[in-house]
This record gives sequence, structure tokens and C-alpha cells, in this order.
Amino acid sequence: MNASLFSERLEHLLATVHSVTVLTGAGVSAESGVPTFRDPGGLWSQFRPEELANVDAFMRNPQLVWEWYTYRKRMISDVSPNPGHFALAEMEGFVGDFTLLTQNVDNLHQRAGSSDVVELHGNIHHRFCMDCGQDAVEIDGSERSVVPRCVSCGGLLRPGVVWFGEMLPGEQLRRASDAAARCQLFLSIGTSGEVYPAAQLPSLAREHGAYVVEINPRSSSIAHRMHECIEGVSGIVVPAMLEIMRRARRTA
Ligand code: BV8
Ligand code: ZN
Repeated sequence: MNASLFSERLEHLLATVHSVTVLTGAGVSAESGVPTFRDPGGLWSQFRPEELANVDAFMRNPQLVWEWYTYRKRMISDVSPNPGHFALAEMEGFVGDFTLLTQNVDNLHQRAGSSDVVELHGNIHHRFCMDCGQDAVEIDGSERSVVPRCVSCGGLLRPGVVWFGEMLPGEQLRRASDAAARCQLFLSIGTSGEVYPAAQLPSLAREHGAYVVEINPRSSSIAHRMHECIEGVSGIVVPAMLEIMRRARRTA
């Protein structure tokens, strides 16, 4: 892989940087076989988000929504992290201040070994009670009823993800904004930049002086806010970035 993928400035930054913040979207899991949302054949071409990923839809038809999340969970459990996930997990060890923010609920970053992942939109394996709010442990597929109930109050359990129209978890949003505002290099990987407030983070980083880079085979809706756009897939580009870091630290 010739280094010309990256500008001189980015090559130098990768070799010397000590504070990196990364934002990932569905694209980073595409090479693992997890469909993205907005790409051709993506989830939103098969299902309508307003019918599935919001609380009114859940109250209208909890069975339908649970079936959809069970279908996605099964799909996710049948796949494995890809070289993009593994390179990000390894990058953590090369950079003093490294923060991984994700919009993904698929747990693949954690399965690749990334620690302390900031999950902006929750996690598909989490669930909690609509009535008493209690977190509930995930039981394997042996559950009889598709719509699980809370063991302490009998209330409806819902997936521990952030639905459209719902605020992101405050702690995660605060950590994400802090990490975006303090980093030297911000990488936006595999996201279309269409979902807010996550799509605001690259601009926040740029406003605070970071060098902001997009990795995406197609220009996203926020490409114009980047200093540099790498047109490629994360499973190739992120390992190439890691190689520059590894080489620089070997010769340091
Ligand atoms: C909220 C969890 C306060 C559930 C998800 C400002 C302007 C406009 C609208 C809004 C706004 N502020 C708020 C809104 C409303 C809304 C929003 O943004 N709507 C959009 C659609 C217009 N935001 C919200 O509702 C948020 N809450 O704002 O609360 C509030 C409340 C009320 C009213 C106002 C404000 C909550 C948003 C979170 C929703 N939950 N997921 C679940 O997963 O089931 S979002 C879900 O979709 C994912 O988590 C993900 O974040 C998003 C999909 O985006 P991407 O990950 O980017 O995926 P996508 O398919 O779009 O793109 C994939 C990209 O990868 C492509 O660019 C492709 O080219 C690239 N790619 C493909 N292969 C590869 C690749 N890249 C690299 N390598 C490859 N191999
Ligand atoms: Zn309960």
C-alpha cells in the first residue's frame, strides 16, 4: 500500500500525533457483512426507520420492533470484526489520548478489542424496562415471548438503543464533545453524516483546531467540512494509517 493515499501533512500527523478522536458509523461494519442504513440494499431500503426506530412505533407494535432487533442481533452474532475494527483497537495502544466514538450498536468494536468505546446510540444487547427503567440482562434466544417483560414490575422491556427523537445519553455526549474539542486529529469513518447530533462532532473538532479527515468510499453529507477526504474502505485505509504510526514509533 503506497503512502500516497495520505497527504504529506496527514502522514506527518499520523507519525507524531498524541491525541486522536475517531467517530465511526455503519460503514466500518460493512466489510463484516452488516448492512449499513442508507447504502443501496441497506436497512432503510428494506425497513422504514419511522416504523421501527422510535418509541411511538414501539408502543404501537412492540412485537414488530422486537422482531426487527432480534433479526439484527442474529445477523450481528453471525459476523466478526474486520481489519478496520482491529486496526482501531490497535491504534489505541499507539496514541496517548485516544477516544473511539461510535454510532453503531453492533458491539463489533468491543469484540475487536477496543476498550472504553463511547456508544452514542446505545448497544443492541442492552435492554431496559419502559416502566421502572431497570436494566435487564439479555437472555439467550430461548425466550418464549418475542416481547420480553421486566422481572421486577412486569413492564415492557425495550432495546437499549437511542431511537429517533430521543436524546443521546448525556455522559456519552459530554465525553464525545470533550474528545472532539481537545484532539489534534479527528477521523470520521464510515458515516454518511446525516444523523444529528453525531454529525456535528467533526465540525466541533475543526472549530477547536483539529485536522479533520473522512474515510469513506463515497463523499458523505459532511465531506465539505473536512480538511481531507480519503476515498476508500475502512478495512484498507485504517490499517494503512496504523502502519505509518507503527513505523514512526519503531524508528523513534
Ligand atoms: C435527537 C440507534 C434531540 C437505533 C440510531 C438536526 C437536523 C436534522 C435532524 C435532526 C437534527 N437534530 C435532531 C434531528 C433528528 C434526528 C436526525 O438526525 N434525523 C436525521 C435522519 C435527519 N436525530 C435524532 O432524532 C437524535 N436525537 O436529536 O434528540 C431531539 C429530540 C427531538 C427533536 C429534536 C431533537 C437521535 C439519533 C439517533 C437515532 N438512532 N441508531 C438503531 O440502530 O436501531 S441512528 C442509526 O442511523 C445509526 O446508529 C447511525 O447513526 C445512523 C446511520 O448513520 P451511519 O452510521 O452514518 O450509516 P449510513 O448507512 O447512513 O452511512 C454509511 C456510510 O458508510 C455511507 O456514507 C457509506 O458510503 C459508508 N461506507 C459504506 N461501506 C464502507 C463505508 N465507509 C467505510 N468503509 C466501508 N467499507
Ligand atoms: Zn420494570
